[in-house]
Amino acid sequence: MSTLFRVFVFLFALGGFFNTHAAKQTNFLFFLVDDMGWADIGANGSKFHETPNIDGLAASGMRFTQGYAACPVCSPTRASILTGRHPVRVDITDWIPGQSGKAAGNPLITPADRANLAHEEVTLAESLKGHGYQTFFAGKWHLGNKGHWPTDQGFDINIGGHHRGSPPGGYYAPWTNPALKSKKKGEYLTERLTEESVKFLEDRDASKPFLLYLSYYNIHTPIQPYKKHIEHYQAKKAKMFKGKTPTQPEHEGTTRMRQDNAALASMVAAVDDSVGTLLGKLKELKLDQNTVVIFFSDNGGLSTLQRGRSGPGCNLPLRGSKGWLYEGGVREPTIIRAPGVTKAGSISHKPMVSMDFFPTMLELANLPAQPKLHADGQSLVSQLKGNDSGARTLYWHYPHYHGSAWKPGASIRDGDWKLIEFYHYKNFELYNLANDPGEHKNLAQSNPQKANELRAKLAAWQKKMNAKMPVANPDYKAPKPKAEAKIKKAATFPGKPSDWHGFALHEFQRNGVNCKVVTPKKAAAGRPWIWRARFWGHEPQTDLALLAKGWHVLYCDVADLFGSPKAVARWNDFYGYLTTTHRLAPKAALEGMSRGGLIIYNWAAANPEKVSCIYGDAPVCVIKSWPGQSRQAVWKKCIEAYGLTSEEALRFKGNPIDHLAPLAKAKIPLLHVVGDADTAVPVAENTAILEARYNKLGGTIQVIHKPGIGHHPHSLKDPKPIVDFILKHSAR
Ligand SMILES: [Ca+2]
Repeated sequence: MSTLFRVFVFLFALGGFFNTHAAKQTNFLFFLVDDMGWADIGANGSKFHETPNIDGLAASGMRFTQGYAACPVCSPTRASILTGRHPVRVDITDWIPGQSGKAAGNPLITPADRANLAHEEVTLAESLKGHGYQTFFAGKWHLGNKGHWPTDQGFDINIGGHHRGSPPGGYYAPWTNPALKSKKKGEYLTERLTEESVKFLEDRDASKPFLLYLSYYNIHTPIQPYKKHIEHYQAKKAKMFKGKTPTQPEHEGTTRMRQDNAALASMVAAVDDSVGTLLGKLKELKLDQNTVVIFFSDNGGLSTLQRGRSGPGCNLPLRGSKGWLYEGGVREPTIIRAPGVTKAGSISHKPMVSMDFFPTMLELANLPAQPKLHADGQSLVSQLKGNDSGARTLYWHYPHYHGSAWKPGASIRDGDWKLIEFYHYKNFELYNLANDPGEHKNLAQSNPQKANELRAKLAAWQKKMNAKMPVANPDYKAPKPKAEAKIKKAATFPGKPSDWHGFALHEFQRNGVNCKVVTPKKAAAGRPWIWRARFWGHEPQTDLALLAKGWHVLYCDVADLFGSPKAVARWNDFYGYLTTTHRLAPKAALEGMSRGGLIIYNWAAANPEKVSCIYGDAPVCVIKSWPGQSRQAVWKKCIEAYGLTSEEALRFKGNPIDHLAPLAKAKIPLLHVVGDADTAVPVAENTAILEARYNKLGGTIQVIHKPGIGHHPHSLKDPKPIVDFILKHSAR
């Protein structure tokens, strides 16, 4: 062999050696943040939080706008990342220990699930370790007690991972973490986890590839400011915002409506500092070109809590919180930088989910897929290369109660459609995320066909997966309305009172909506009230008779909303306010004249347990009957409120006559007063249909006919029969 040829052979062999070696050397740095919501990073639009290092990672890799956690709480999502299996499949559907399997005074008993990740599950760490990887874990584990720690699931090293979900003893030393001793007083936990991760990178066996899994305790409660950055955010908050943080009701919870928490922002900044340090170290050690970096969180930000408190975070423009199946609970900041695969600054809009990381990482490491293991994940490599085509259906199953006021439910996302089933409330909501990412417009009533399709698809998936469902609690007793003596002092209504037929009228705005309250001279026991839907002050004889009996008369403006879901949501908020702040009775009597019929019936159908009885006066029971197409301007407003086309409105199946079943089930008595010669709201097209259907359902309805009378006058000259009906049923 000539010398030159020998050199060629040597170089060829060397090149081959390095190429194969390099191909085997794909390392992984996985950043998993705790409770960080989609909106918490600058790259996703945050103006208050500053995350230059995380944003820089996004700018050098791919950002996913629709990256999802498999569950809105910690442990299930963590299990799904490590196994590539849906939380239902690994039987961890609640945070550990959570409230699974307990009745706890609720109407549903939720299914019991595992309190740890089973040893039989093969984790990402075990799989990579089998291929010669060094595996390092630091931070929050939350997948089981001693015997089920990271070192029992394929990690060589565990720094601080144990059974609990929040840092024991807080973020500052002396802490009491059973898997990590502090070095000095005042040491900050996240800095220490970063330091240990850097040490691993420096001291590791350089001949082997690695998985570094840095699982932050930030930004989970307790919310303790990061001293290094807190002053900056306090000053920024003072400059950016004025007044109290706005909140809004979410079902039975309260949601923070502004991202303005300086302490939380400082905790986000601690994560960003750490990400910066580790990315810098990768570069310094010349590992950045063969290390895939992943950034993700396990559930949405905690923005919603119970009993009038709201959470520390805010997920706007997304709705809901950690614990909830609205987008705010499950959509996560998601970034993957895969050198040689992802284009710098690329964005993917196709949904992905936490089970996808396992198969994706195997493919990026040129390792064979193990579909029997990561059974619910899909490799994202094609997506990482810029291909967003192909359909994806995602499922969530969260049949547990949660401290964020969430009640048992499940959901499905199919294309742009998303449906949420509420087992506790026995109802469901449908959204189109393409034009309503904030999930404001529930289309369940206007598009029953799509809702039924998705409900069936979700149920079929649950059946296939053997998903455990909540069951009715036979010992549940609905709370009795509180007796007058037990009622804490009710707040005074806002607004300077004026005289209204000899009673005090308070007029005020709530969330920009005009509201009115007339208070009785002395409230009757139990603080009963009548809710007047429309046409304030018109034919007030019933209201006046009830005021004299100690009733409150309430009004919350829903004009031009025609009883649409928007109107129902507005009333839900007002109801919550009246029954908590003002301690009014938990059940209201509803009074609806003419088109007021739409709101009283639609609200009652959504809240049957909150209604004592319904009095309809020439009420509209079908939208196509009235305002009708003869009055174009009104008709246009009406169909707009529902988001229907004129044609859809004619076929609409969300009218008062269409959802009487929950009212009959709740045994709500109905009274209608109608003029037999009414041509505006003809009896035959409205009350007669409702009466026949309600009777068929076993409900009780009484109709007072006024022969020869048209749409006006409403009510009765002597309202005694109406008043007697309302008084008789008020104690139900
Ligand atoms: Ca969490």
